[in-house]
Amino acid sequence: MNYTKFVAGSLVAAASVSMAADKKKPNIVFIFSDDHSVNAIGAYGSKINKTPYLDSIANDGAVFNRNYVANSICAPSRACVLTGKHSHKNGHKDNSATFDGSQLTFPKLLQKNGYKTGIIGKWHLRSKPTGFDKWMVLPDQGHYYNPDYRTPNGMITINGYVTDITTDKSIEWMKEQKDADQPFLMMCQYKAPHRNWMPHPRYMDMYKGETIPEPETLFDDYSNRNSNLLDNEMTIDKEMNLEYDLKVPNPKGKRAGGEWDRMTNQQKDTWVKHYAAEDLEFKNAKLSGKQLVKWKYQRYMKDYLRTIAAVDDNVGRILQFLKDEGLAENTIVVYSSDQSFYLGEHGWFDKRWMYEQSFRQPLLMKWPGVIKPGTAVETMTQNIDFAPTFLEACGIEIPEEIQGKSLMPLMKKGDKASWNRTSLYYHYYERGIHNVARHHGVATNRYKLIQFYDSGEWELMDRLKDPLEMKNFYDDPEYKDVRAAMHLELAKTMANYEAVVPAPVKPKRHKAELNKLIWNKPQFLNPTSKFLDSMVVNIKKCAPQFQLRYTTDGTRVDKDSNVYEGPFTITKPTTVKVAMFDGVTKVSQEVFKTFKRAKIHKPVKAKVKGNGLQFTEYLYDGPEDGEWKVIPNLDKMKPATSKIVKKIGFKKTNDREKFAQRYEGYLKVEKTGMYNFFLNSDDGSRLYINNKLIVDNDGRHGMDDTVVGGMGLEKGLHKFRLDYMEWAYDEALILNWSGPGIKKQQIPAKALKY
Ligand code: SGN
Ligand code: CA
Repeated sequence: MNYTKFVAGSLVAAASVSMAADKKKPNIVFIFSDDHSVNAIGAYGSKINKTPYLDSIANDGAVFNRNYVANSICAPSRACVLTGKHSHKNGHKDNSATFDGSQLTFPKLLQKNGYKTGIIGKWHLRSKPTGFDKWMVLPDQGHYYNPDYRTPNGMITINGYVTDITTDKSIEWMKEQKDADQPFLMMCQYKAPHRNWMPHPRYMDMYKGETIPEPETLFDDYSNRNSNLLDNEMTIDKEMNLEYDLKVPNPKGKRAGGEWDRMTNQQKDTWVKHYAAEDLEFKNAKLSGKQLVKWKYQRYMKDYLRTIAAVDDNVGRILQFLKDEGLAENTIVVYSSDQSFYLGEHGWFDKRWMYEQSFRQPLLMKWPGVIKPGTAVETMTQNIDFAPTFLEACGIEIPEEIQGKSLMPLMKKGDKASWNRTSLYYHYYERGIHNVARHHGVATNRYKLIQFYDSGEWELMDRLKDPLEMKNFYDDPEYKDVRAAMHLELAKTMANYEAVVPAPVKPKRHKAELNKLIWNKPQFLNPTSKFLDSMVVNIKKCAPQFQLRYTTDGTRVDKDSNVYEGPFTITKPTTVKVAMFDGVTKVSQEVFKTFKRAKIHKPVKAKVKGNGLQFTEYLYDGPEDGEWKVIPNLDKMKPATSKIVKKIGFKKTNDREKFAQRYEGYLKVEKTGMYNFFLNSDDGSRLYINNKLIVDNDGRHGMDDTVVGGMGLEKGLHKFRLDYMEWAYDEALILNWSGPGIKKQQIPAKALKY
């Protein structure tokens, strides 16, 4: 007998025995969506939509009626779920953080204890997922149409609708696990119903002609509460955008912002058809004031709920898959979302505040044979409790450092006295987009005490007396005792979780100022960075309360760098770095531009026949479902038209589609010097001089930006070629130049030769 073989064989046998035992452990399917309000789930009593498949999880198991988040924002909530800890402990306080993937997470512990683990869909934690055998995640926020996914082997793009694809891939992976020896954890994480609420065409007629009931507080005036509410930038009225959020076409027929550019023509056409009648009605109605808010609310809600319809039917597919494969009995199915969302309450969309609509978090869970069907949990629970619950369910010891508590006692026998937590701690840290003030607080069954530590304000809410949270009782003498008790409760929970109040940031910035701080960065006004002898560096002035400081020696800009007083001249290659300052504090990112000396290109020798260029046009000749995303290889195409033209380009028309053009010949330059070319087109264009790509404006886009390139040219003839392609909707091509003694203008016929 071969001794070595025998040992190896017995080891395998031993391993598979313990694996087989593990197989009895339950699988976990964790379905996590993004921004799904409890108020848009049937099981929570939705008045505005139906979610039969989600409700079936509650019916077969439990609905947690008082489940909350620790920090109502996407990435931090996800970090709380993974670690079972508050934000200050897992280090992920706001959306701009990068998740420390080396820390303890429940998927890692499951993996260590014999589970196969997979995550597919939204991740949003920046760092590479750790603790997963399989990962395939949306980069950052992800996209609704034809989404990209990050994988260990790089980025892939899949055509279709993100909710459907995420489900397909999750089911595919679970199928692979079905006959394996190990139980599995599948985290299927949807982008929907996140902003900008892009529905699948199959649901675009849902709610058509219907009126979605409005919340009572749609026209909140924010009186009687903390002053930060007035600075908040998430109102349907002001911040909800018609084109991007509500898909009202802009003059160019574009809608939904960058998402539009990802869609195929066929997808765009379906959209146009579905929205067209309503859009026209809206245009003619010329709404304003409250009527406009009401209209916006309807369009917002319908699109939001349409994206949820696809979430619900995909959850249905997962449940059916589990049934069909005989996995349902031994699988825990959980549905949750990173937090709830404002559906017009207080006039808002988005989340972040410790008020009910964003503090709450949906949680539905079924586990056949363990959770009694129809269980309703009324105890206050939190997203930091998810991790310990899953650990206990899988028979894994809960590490000391986890701050949450397993929900198992609540599920098994209903509310239990053993569950002795009397309040929840909350902390929101991100003062960024939507301008919500930092705050923290404590919530008991009835009251909430909230501290806005930057503005120094306190709020005391009474959910029983004031369920809509429209009044602050903090200074009400009748609440003197409640107030004292809540202060004590806050101190207790903070001590328990080792939480601290950050130092206040003062003076408090006002909305306009804060906007500048976040969005404004210095901007160079020089069209190009190439120069011959000297160059005047020109930087856009900033708001008068700030200063621009800059360096020209490549070093970082700091409070001691030169103040920018106006344009200055450089005579040698230079990198200029610039940043915005508020006194000694840097309030923008640093921006730089490297100015380089241009080479003077020698002219070519050629015999020319006359003024103008050789113009050739090509028509799209690809397959019906094909498309041009960039200018095709024109050398390989058959010309449809060919002639001499005296001018380049044309102004906007709107009647043709799918063609390409080439202008070819020579550029005649009268004076040696630096020439700049300004190219704007809808869709892509590219300019070559002496066979060098000088301006690259390729891709499918509108006339949003002029792209500029420069080149030093010696007096004489230079080879010239301009390629252009048009794919859909508007079409236009404009090329201007400037040079020694030539102000920015169209290139005249006498400078073009063929
Ligand atoms: C984007 C959204 C915001 C949203 C944040 C955070 N704007 O910036 O409205 O609050 O994400 O959302 S959008 O124009 O890009 O849609 S989160 O879910 O990632 O926390
Ligand atoms: Ca979210």
